[in-house]
Amino acid sequence: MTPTITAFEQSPDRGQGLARDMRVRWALEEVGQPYDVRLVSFEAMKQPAHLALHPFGQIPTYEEGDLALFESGAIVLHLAQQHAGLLPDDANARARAITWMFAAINTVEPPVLELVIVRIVEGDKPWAAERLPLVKDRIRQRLQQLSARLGDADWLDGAFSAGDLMMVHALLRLKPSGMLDEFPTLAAYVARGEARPAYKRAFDAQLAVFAATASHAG
Ligand code: GTB
Repeated sequence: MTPTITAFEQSPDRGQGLARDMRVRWALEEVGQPYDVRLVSFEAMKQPAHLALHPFGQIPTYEEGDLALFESGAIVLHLAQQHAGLLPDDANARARAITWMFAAINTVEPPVLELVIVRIVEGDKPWAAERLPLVKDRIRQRLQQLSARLGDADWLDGAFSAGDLMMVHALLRLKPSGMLDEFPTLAAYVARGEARPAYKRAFDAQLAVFAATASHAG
């Protein structure tokens, strides 16, 4: 059965692949699972039909037969458990890869999101300029730690896994800020992720959505 995911009808990132449907698309491409996409507007996301799928009125969601999921991490984990290619067979290595998934969304991504909040959501507040360096310092601390752990390895724990997929995507949000370039090890790690054919296919698919809506708008 072909699963259906949801994505922004008009992504605010203008096709940069930063919205969280990108992780799900990437995972689907890595495991070779074809999928359909239902595009939703911001308005439709808050309507009962979508809220029944996603209690917080967001994207992405995932539907496959009787199963409906939300939360990009849970969806990627489901895919990684259902298909070969994103989690090692060895039980301990598998548990460690899942640990990296949690580290990505629970430890690395939160300070990264703070940067978006202080710049965009709180940008007009009188204290925003004072808060910005504090937020950047917290990000640098995490990047320093992550960079130290990665060392000169290609991936976080052996072969590429769902942990790397989630981590690379969480880090990608930092690219426009230039902060990633302060940590060449991590910049190269992210570039390795972006160079994966599955990443490219997923990126092109979400970019095509933006290009189609942009041409309609024009
Ligand atoms: N924890 C959830 C998950 O991992 O699935 C978070 C889902 C989430 O934040 N979804 C966002 C959403 O639906 C889209 S990805 N927002 C609409 C709303 O809350 O009303 C977040 C996002 C938005 C915009 C950009 N961007 O423009 O760069 C990047 C990421």
